[in-house]
Amino acid sequence: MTNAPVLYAIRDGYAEITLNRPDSLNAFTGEMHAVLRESFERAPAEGARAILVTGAGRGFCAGQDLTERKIPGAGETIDLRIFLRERYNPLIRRMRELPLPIVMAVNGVAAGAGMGFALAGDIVLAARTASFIQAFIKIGLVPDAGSSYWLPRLVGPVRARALAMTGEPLSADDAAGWGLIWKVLDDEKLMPEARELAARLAASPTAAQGLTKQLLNASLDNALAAQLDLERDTQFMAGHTKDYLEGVKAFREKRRPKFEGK
Ligand code: LHQ
Repeated sequence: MTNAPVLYAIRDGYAEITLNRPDSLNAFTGEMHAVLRESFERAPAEGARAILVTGAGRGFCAGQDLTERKIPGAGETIDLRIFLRERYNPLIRRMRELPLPIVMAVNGVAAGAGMGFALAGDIVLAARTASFIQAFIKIGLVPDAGSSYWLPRLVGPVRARALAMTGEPLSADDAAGWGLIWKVLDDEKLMPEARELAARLAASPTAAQGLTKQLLNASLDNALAAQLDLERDTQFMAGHTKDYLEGVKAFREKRRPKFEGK
């Protein structure tokens, strides 16, 4: 395996992105952010129709690399806004705006910004031994990388507060039971199932997937009337795709559709 902090490969129509700093449980560095950002640009440009993200080794991502910067001396402070402005916020926004399905295969611990990153995917699968930790409070920080947005919406304010204020680990089984993630799989089944899912999504009607993502993103903040209008407008767009015509034609001809992603 190479020393690159992020591995990238095209397989079966999707891009597989692997965080690759296993010795630090794939903690984020500036270099890693740069390559990750490039990978999320490269995938659609190279024709990938879905993305799969996982981590090398026993961890998924331990959040910000806490050894990347020297510890400030007495009287010195660090402006952490720079990390969010230049690294985490653009990454999370890019993932939510990307009009392709993103599968997260959480193979081990997802802590701090690593947990926010995991939750920014569209379909989150986890290995049974994985765990999710809002580690921020343990080092005197607040939730970031979207955690404070996702948690109350996904698990409700009561559980969100307890996770963020205690920093206690949440098991993969509880995360699935609480509706934070889609499925838990036995460790050895995680990657085969995640790859099968990513390949299936890559062969699906990609334009409609992008519009579905747009619709469900907006739903978290919209009132019913605005959401109904958005459904009308996105359905209009979906109705003009080749894949819609193919889907209906295949149904009538009693055969499997062959979607081109257009
Ligand atoms: C690590 C890390 C790590 C470096 C494990 N860095 N090496 C922050 C700051 C700035 C701006 C923006 O936003 C943020 C957001 C954040 O993400 S803050 C939260 C940062 N993350 C953490 O606080 C988590 C720190 N890690 C842990 O608490 C534990 O490592 C967990 C619970 C994740 C896993 O525990 P274990 O399974 O017991 O593994 P370990 O602690 O033994 O770690 C294995 C190695 O990975 C170890 O290195 P070593 O050389 O001793 O084998 C750790 O030092 C290294 N590592 N996390 N974030």
